[in-house]
Amino acid sequence: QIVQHKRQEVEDRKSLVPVKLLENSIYFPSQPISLRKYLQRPDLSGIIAEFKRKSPSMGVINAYAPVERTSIGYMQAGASALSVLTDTQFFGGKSEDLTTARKFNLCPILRKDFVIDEYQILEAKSIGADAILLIAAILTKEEVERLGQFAHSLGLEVLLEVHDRQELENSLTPHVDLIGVNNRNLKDFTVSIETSKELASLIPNDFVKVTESGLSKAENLVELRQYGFEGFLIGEAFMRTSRPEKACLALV
Ligand code: IGP
Repeated sequence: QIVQHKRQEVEDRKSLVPVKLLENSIYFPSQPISLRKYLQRPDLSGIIAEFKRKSPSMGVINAYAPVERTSIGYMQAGASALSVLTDTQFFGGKSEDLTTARKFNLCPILRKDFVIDEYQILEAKSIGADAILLIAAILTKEEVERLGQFAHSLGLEVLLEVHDRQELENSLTPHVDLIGVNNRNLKDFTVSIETSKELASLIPNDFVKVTESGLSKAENLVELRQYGFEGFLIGEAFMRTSRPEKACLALV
């Protein structure tokens, strides 16, 4: 349903905002900040702190947290990078949220959305993102390669999200920089960090390993680090509190 909606949305935006306009953005010539490198820095926590207002599985998570204070707070608390949901319909985000986070922070920023078209990658660059997410479950291997290559041509890094062994093996390509194992089952929304543990050894070493979803305790991070994970994508555990940045500080 999300992908179907996204296709229509992208077509509508293409006719509203021409590519030329995206390419005139002040962020277009800028040099992206490497998510890969930041996650590998031994002096940082590896946490990718997410700004997420609502989700299909949780409903409204936090309707009030402002992007400025939250994003600055996340970074001051010791996060390594930011993830900003830009999908409006299902996650309550918008492109401006990412641009706001960009204005106030010098760190890698991941555009979290359902990318199915090159246009969205140009958009990601034009709003100030450093990296994009590609979701194996909604793309063919050819699409992952094509979209990954296009992102690289703009200097953006690519985080490929997988849920199981088949998705992982089917979409390994050099046009991807980081592999994210999503602990959330997309069919029933249950979360289990066992998914990350099971897939860890199957991820070749040239990719930075990221574990996504359902992380809320310091023990989760300590344990998953032993499996080689260097990135920890965390949204809900922070956002469901009234001061997400303080919840982040407690986990660093
Ligand atoms: C964060 P959580 O359980 O900490 O809120 O999860 C992140 O992994 C999750 O928001 C996510 C996501 C996605 C959202 C992972 N992959 C793809 C939208 C689209």
